[in-house]
Amino acid sequence: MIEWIMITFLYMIMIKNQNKGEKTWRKKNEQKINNLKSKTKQYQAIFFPMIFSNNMFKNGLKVLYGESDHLLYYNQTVPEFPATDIDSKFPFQFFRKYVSRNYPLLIKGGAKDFPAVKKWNSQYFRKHYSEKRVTVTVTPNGYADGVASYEGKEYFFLPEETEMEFKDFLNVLHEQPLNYVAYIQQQNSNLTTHFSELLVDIEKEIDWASEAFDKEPDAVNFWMGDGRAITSMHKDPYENIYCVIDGYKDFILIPPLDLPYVPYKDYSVRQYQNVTTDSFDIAPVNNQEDISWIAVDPLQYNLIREYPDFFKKTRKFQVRVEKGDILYLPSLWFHHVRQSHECIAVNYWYDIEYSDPKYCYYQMLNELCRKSDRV
Ligand SMILES: O=C(O)CCC(=O)C(=O)O
Repeated sequence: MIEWIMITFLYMIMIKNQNKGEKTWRKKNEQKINNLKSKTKQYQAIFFPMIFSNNMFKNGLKVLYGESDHLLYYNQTVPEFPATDIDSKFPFQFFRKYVSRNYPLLIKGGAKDFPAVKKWNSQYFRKHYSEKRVTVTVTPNGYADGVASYEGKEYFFLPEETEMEFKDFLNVLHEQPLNYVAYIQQQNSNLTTHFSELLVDIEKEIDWASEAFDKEPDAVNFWMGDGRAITSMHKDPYENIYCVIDGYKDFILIPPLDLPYVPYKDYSVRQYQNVTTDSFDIAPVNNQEDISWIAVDPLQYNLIREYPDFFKKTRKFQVRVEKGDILYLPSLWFHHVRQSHECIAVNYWYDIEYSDPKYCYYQMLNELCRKSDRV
């Protein structure tokens, strides 16, 4: 940059002096001018292909966006399939129409016959599992893994994890303290490990899904929490079969194709501590590298000027998953999740098929976005 300013400056002086007919000045500075000229050529060699390839990237994106218009066939709503139509051919149809196209599907009533849907709620857990120790995440604002400001800077915050008896957790949900939000949301197959006694009411896998994916789930997670808890927008390398047992969940989904318009930033990581006391602490996390996370929440419309592409260009699908429904949330789709108070859910994570070209293609898009400074 400095060279550009210098070269312009020298040329200006040169023209001025040439006009005055002072040829000696030019002779004196010829070496300098030649050096700067060759520097300019070097910069051109670097920047012109960059500008050119950025245009190529933008044109490529136009094609990608146009070719994926089929995502609008359903007017950005998730198609529904009634559970009563599930038969022996369903795993094949499900795979052909949704999994292979990486397209979401709401299976209405898909879980309604699970004993869990008929039995589980706060009263039931209080009656049968009151003394059971549970791991609960607590945060001051409801965002368990998300970006928040602290002393004028943005960080990625991890929740505090704490153990308590199930009845105490249910009391916290009932009381909804003003200073913190509690959520059972460990994503380490906690249903099969920590809540295995609940497996009498719910299957360890969903048969039609295991048949379609041709594998068993990698993890089965149990979720229960406060209506103020929000899962910030992110994506997972899993095919997700998400079952709502009680209450409802509101998902905002964005297809992986829209990655170029989803802004990521690197954040230093902090963790909440002593959240359930009068004043919480914030601590750095040892040996934790910065985390790359989505910089904007789809509910922060006030940031539309800062992130116009995110708000205007990404194709957002909104879907409410009600008690007894199952959402197929395809791998790599961005999702943001809110819930009704004391909502209970179980989800089955099936590992993504890494040999699938979709995955390779997504990795390529990711790399192009990183290199091109996005769009
Ligand atoms: O239910 C939630 O709060 C989040 C669910 C989620 O992010 C997931 O299943 O991957």
